[in-house]
Order: sequence, then structure tokens, then C-alpha cells
Amino acid sequence: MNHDAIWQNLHLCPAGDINETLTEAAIVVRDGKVAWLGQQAALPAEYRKLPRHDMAGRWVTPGFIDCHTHLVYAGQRADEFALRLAGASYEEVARAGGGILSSVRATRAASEDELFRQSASRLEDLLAEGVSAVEIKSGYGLDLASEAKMLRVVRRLGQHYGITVRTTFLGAHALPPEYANKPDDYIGHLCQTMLPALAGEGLVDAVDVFCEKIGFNLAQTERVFATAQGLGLPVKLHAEQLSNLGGTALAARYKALSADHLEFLDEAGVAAMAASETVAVLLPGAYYFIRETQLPPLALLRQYEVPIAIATDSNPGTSPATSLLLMLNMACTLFRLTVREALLGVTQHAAKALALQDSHGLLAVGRSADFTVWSVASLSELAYWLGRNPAYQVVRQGRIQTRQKDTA
Ligand code: DI6
Ligand code: FE
Repeated sequence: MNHDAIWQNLHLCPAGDINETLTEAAIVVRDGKVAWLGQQAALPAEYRKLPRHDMAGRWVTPGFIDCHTHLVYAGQRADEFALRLAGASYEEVARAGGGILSSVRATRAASEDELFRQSASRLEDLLAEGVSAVEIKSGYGLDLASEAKMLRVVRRLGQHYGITVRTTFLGAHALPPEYANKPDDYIGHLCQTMLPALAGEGLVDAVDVFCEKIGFNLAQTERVFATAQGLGLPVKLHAEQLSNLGGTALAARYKALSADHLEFLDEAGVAAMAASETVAVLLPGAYYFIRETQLPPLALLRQYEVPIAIATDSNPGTSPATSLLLMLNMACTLFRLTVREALLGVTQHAAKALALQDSHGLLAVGRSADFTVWSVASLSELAYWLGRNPAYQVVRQGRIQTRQKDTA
């Protein structure tokens, strides 16, 4: 069936930048791609006969990008949440064998279909908010077969929903029980066996490490990065979330696509990121959920003009979030981002954090027609509502995915 059509009578924010908008605009979609966009009055004659969707003055943005998630896992950790409410810290729970390792047990035990089913329901929440590309990490398998299972589920999710997914291998997320007290042996196994095998199957788009006192140290992180580099894979890093180990500077040396979390990042780390054009991915859901009080160094990131992205970090331990819109709000209220910064953080800058800037995060002629029509009077509403989704239409590859109640 032919879906070519004109979306007209809309306000357009084509680059995710609220300072660059068009009113009385139109988008022409042909073969799933943007064929033309601009001021409606300038619509070229050749398109005038196409069917039209009237948007009654609603706002349109590019499809959003969630550039840091651990969305594929089995089970949940509400009981651990209750323990933490009773006074246990995230580190204490982790050291007692709970935390990430309890999700590893559940994920290893789940069949691939069951893992797909549980993860798909979380992904659908994101898609309903107009997310059209998502990064999903492994790291709850921690052995070759289970990590492969997770990454295959990620690929299947992308195919099933017709969205862009980027897989990130996070085998260095926690120490599996088989290697208790032998972190260097595990990293050796990861570098010699796991990562080459998974990359060989085409399951790995990027490589990440949890560089933290309760994760892996700088030397171990560098071994993983060197292996990734040898395989031609880009790297990312969970860095300076709970303490400052200097992971960001190491990541910058390896030209990391992004360094993520960053609450404890110092000026030297920010300068290193600026020099290597590494994106700073801020994760307000995790900051909120573990009741962190150390704020990421926003003033320094601005001063050094480091691009800032915002993501859900969707995971069972520190950010059981399935709403990117809620993260926009939290990035503004908790971290003091402006609405402009927040929206750039889920469009252009998030695309850059995944090396997708040439295809995603911006609506332009020739690119995939992935956009969201919002029933809002101004784009500030996208960061304003707490737990409300004003998406009117989600359009992917030129096809209307959902039509929701009009919230305006
Ligand atoms: N940092 C986080 O916030 C998550 N992983 C990571 O490396 C937490 C993952 C979990 O607790 O399950
Ligand atoms: Fe994370």
C-alpha cells in the first residue's frame, strides 16, 4: 500500500532545536522518506495531488532517540528498591550479591522468547512517546551464551518494531559468579573469547564498560577498549557515576562516542571530552532513583561546549524508567537544563552519541520520515508534563503508528 502523503498545517522543529522552527509548515512523505519540507505556501506543484493529513497547528519534532538503555532483562527488582528505602545503599545491595547479579540470574534463566516478551513491553512504552531509535546494552548475561541471547533479542526488537536499534556489548558490567574475586581473569576471557565471538556474529555495534569501584577499574577498562579498537568497534563508558576514577579521560583517549552518567566528572575530564568530541550522556532517572546528590558539572559542560544527551538508562536497578519524556522533565528540574538543551539531548546529540547523526535526530529531505506530531501549544510542554504523553501521531518511515487521544 502506498503511504505517500502531505502532513500540513503544522509547526515544525526539524532539528530538535527550539530556536529553529517553522510555522504553517508541511512535510511531504514519499516511499517512507521526507521528500520535501518547508513553508506550506511554497509546496512544489508536483506534490499538490497527494493525500493530505491536516495537523491543525500541532507541533512536529524528529523521532526521539534513547541513546542509553539496558532495556533487555528479565524480572524486576522492586524488593531491592524496598531494601534501599529501609536504608541499604546501592553498593551494599550489590556487594551482598543482589543488584545486577540478581538480574543476571533471572536473565540467564529466561528463554529467548520470554526475554523478548518482557523487553518488548518496555520498548512499547518508549515507542508510544515517539522514540524511533534506541540503544540497548547487554550485561545481564555475563557469559557468552547469555550475552548472545540478549543481543539477539535486541536485534529482533529492532526488526519486529521497524525501528533503529544499536547494540552495545556491556559484558564488563559486573563480575559473574563464576569469576568471583578474579576480575582480571574475567576480563581476559571477555577480551579473548566473548567479544570477538559476538562481534563475529555481527551482534555488537559498540562496546561499553561499567568503570566504577563496584565495577571495573581503569586498567581493566582499557583492556576492553583496546580489544574493541582492534575489532574496529567504537567505545562508550559508564563513568564517574558513583565516584571519580578518571574513566572519562581514558574514554576520551579512545575517542569514545559518549561518556555516560558523569555526576563526579571534574574539569580535566570535561576538557578531555571536548577535545575528543565525546558526547556527555546525562541520566536523570538514575540520579533520582538512587537519590544521588552530586550534580553533573553542567556549567563546565556548557563552558567547554560538550554536546549533552539525555537518556532513560532504563534498567531494573537504578532507573526503572520507560519514559523519555519524563527524563526531559527531570533533566530540566534536577540538572537545570534548558528546554532547548533537553530536546537537543534526545535528538541531534543523542544521535551523535550513537554515531547516527547522518541519519537520525534531524528531519531533512532524503532522510527516513520518522517524526512525532504533538498535541501541544508550545514545545516547552514536552519537558513540562510529569508522566503525561501528548503524542498525537507517531510516524515511522512515513507510516502512522499510533493515533492517540487529542490532549490539547
Ligand atoms: N550503571 C547503572 O546505573 C546501571 N548499570 C550501570 O552500569 C545499573 C544496573 C543495575 O543495577 O541493574
Ligand atoms: Fe547504564
